Amino acid sequence: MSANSRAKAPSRRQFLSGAAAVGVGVAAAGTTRAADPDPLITNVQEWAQATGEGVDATPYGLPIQFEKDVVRRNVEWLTADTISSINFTPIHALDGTITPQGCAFERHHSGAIELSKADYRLMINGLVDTPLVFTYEDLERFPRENRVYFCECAANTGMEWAGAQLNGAQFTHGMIHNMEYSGVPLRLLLEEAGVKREGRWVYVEGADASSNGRSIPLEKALDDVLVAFKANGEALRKEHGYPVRLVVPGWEGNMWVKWLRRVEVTGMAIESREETSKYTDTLEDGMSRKWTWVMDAKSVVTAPSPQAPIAHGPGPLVITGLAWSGRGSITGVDVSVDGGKNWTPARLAAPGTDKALTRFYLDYNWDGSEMLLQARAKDSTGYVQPSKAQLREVRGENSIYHNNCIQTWWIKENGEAENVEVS
Ligand SMILES: Nc1nc2c(c(=O)[nH]1)N[C@H]1C(S)=C(S)[C@@H](COP(=O)(O)O)O[C@H]1N2
Ligand SMILES: [Mo]
Repeated sequence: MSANSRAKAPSRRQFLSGAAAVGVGVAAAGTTRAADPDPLITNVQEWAQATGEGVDATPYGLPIQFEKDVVRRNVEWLTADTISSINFTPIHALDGTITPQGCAFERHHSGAIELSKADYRLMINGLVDTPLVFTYEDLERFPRENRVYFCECAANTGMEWAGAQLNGAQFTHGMIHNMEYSGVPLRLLLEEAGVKREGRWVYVEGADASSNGRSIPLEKALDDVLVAFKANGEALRKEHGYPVRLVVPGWEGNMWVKWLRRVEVTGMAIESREETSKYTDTLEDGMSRKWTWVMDAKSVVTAPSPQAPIAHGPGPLVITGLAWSGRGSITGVDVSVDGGKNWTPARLAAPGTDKALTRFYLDYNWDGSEMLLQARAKDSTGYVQPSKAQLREVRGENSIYHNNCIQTWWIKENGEAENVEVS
């Protein structure tokens, strides 16, 4: 299929005849000039001949039927069972930076539980002056903050270590979401309990069967960690930890404990399953990297990409994607169309903010030829996202977690795209 035949046939014909009829030059490609009567404009349409749905039809709205493909998906061979599994955000089909909760990736170790506000309790114990238990209503009486942060599973892009595997940005990079959280700084709750001088860590766990316990250094717990109950303005969805989850900005998703039930102040790390045998990276020599909490700077082109092929011919093409860093804010993103030989600075839709997704655009004049499309993120610490070869040199190929290398999409002349690796 040629790139041209993908364009909407009638409008293209109208464009050509229209230009000839009025004897003007060719309008900017990517623009449709209709000269023949266009029935979509000249006829009274079906949807204007009757009334639409009333306001009582949809007490809580879902996306219109035409957007039914914009959904979470999983990868069959990664999904032994759906209880202890993952699905992916359709990042190839979204724009802006905020992820709607309804299609934000989920990761459960023992399924999503239903816990009501009335049954909710949060305990703070261990090395504190006064062990405390908070109800949901108690939490609502503490001063609140609103902050936008990304949450990325440490395993995001993990299947790509050994070679290009999954064909789509949703599958290679979709274990990420970015929401505006409303919640109480954990610091305020710890201050209420009074941390003893020997306190060095907190051990946080959830109310689900897996409990997903993790140790967090006290310094981080007192810094920007939130005990959150709203996301994007509304209550957390069940699958994201209703009624209360921990938000651990910039740090791996596994530490963002859902259905948060207990915070224990300890003198040492607990060394739980989730921080020893899992969420650790085994290097080439068999040694493991310990305490790899922070998610390094990373980016991906979301369109064009395998699930979002180019649907038009040569001319203006919007290349877009997402960039983020767990160490600070994104200061720039470069885009390459030749597999990393040459780089062009992309336009940031808005200045990067701390530990949140940043949208970038490159307004490109595509000549219709193949591209090896890449993006490369830079963050406020001066760090530059590495190539796959650079990352492998340091980390080998045994890792599952923390793969933040540059991604390549091979864009073909017909506009289709494929996940490939360039050396
Ligand atoms: N209680 C509890 N918290 C949990 C998990 C879990 O299984 N149980 N999964 C963790 C993992 S591995 C990730 S990546 C994030 C995913 O958050 P999400 O489901 O909101 O996307 O939650 C973390 N918090
Ligand atoms: Mo995760």
